[in-house]
Amino acid sequence: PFLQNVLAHPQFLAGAADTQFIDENPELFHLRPGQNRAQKLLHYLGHVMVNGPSTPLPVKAKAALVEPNPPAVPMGDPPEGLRAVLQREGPGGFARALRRHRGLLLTDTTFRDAHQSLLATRVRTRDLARVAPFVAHALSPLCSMETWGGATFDVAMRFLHECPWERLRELRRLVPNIPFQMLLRGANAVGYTNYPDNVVHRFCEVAVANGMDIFRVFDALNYMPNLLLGVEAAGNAGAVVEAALSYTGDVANPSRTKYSLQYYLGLARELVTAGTHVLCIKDMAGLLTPAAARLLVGALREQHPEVPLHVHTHDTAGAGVASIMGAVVACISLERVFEYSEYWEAARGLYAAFDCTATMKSGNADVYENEIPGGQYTNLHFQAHAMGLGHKFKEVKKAYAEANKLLGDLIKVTPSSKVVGDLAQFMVQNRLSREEVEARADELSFPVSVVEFLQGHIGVPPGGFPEPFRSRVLKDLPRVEGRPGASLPPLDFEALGRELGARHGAPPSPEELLSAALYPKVYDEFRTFTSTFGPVACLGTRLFLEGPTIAEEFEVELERGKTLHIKALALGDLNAAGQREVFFELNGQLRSILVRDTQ
Ligand code: 3PY
Ligand code: ZN
Repeated sequence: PFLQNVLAHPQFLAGAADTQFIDENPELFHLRPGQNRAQKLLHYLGHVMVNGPSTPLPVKAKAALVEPNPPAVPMGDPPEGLRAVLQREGPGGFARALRRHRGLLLTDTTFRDAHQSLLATRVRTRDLARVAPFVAHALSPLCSMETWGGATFDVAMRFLHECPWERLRELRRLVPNIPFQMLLRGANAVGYTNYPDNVVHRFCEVAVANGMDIFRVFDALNYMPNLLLGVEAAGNAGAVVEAALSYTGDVANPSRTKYSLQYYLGLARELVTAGTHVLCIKDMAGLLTPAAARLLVGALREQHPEVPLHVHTHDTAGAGVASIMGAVVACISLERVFEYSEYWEAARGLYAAFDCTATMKSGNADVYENEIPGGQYTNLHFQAHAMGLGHKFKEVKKAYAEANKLLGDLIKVTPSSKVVGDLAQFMVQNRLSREEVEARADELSFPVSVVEFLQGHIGVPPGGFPEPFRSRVLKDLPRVEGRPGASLPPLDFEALGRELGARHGAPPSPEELLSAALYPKVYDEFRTFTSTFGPVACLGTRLFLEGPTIAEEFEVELERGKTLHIKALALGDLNAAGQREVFFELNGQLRSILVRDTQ
């Protein structure tokens, strides 16, 4: 490519290339990247310029104009962290080291749960990777970084058009010292439904091979057979198992008897017996009040003195900040935390259109009534908007509490939270009260997720299914008995591999195979999208979301040393075929792209 640049240079063509030629023309080193990728990206940008965002934006807020610069990082390897202990001593030794540790240890959830809750899971690998080396250096005493799992897997492919496995590998490369943690939805892996057992097992193995260390395993109904499957899959893959009690209700309130202290202690006993290395209180909605925390942590500590306890909470009601700050002082330099916050404060501006603060201006204690998990809060709002119910979000939240009662007071976390959310939206849309839904249960056409839940597709809720509601909805529809995965035939990975190979022209990697097994349709669309529009993950986040403005000039680094210089020049008029020509300058050359105008 260098030679091509020389041969094409006007000075060279004019026979005026002397000994200074190379020194005086640094652009000769701007090696032409694969035209294919560049052309595809122009197509992408042209599409966004003509038709608007490829990823629907829930609100109109504009992305920040400036990309934040991550704080400086010293040269050399980051300091040794707890990952070295895990690698030396294995999961059991790691758990013992945690338990021996005096004082608090912290998990940073910024890379997964925080943006799942605050920015609808939309933070792109690029913005994570830019600050990852800083975390490795400045926050090396962290117990773990939550980097993966939950909704990130699906959203990466579906909305960000990037590969979740590549994200994991890239972050692992940048942060070799801090243990990585992911959220595994038990028998639902990183999906919304139970998968065959062999899919969950294979998923955990490949996640470990790509650098995952700790699996927080939960089940949306605390359904023990599902939980145990996840514990076994993560354990067999050689990872640290952190089995979670999904927390709902209020153990400090004697009138909330369904999810009592005894209930959680019973679950914990089973999980410890099953061999979990760490026990987690997963307070996904931020319902654990200080009094409840004292009670539950105290009782668990007494019942399982040897097991490390991990409290995971959310600040939806605004009650958690003081204790978190206290904990931060305990093990990490506040100065470094401020620098980290500064980066994210600015980076957050890039995602203004997904920011929960667009609607949620402050903490909201209504979560104690509706119990919506943090990861669903923004998502539900987004969905309400998409269905034209945006202005009715308050009503949706009220209906959520009613839907929960209709379904028998569930633990609400993915996917049981989706069941409750779908029913709530259905009630608002059809203006149905809880009493009306109950009275007309046998004639209403309920959302599929509600019917499938009642059929037993995601497991059995504590206390069983709500009757007579269940029987009246299902009538003679089939019911799943026991653990759903137990009656699903194993997935034939070889056949799937052959099918994908035939469709895409090359045999899939183990990672691609799993993406397709977990999300067949999303994966297919992801493949089609990236083969049409190229590596959109390389674009800055504002450009990715909104496209460039006319006359804007910018650079896109395709890979180290391969940079595209692009200028958006003009948008043409609509032609007879309903297309517009979009003009760009690409590395100094005029390019135009024809885009169908679908507006
Ligand atoms: C998820 O399952 O994605 C969650 O964040 C649950 O809290
Ligand atoms: Zn959470």
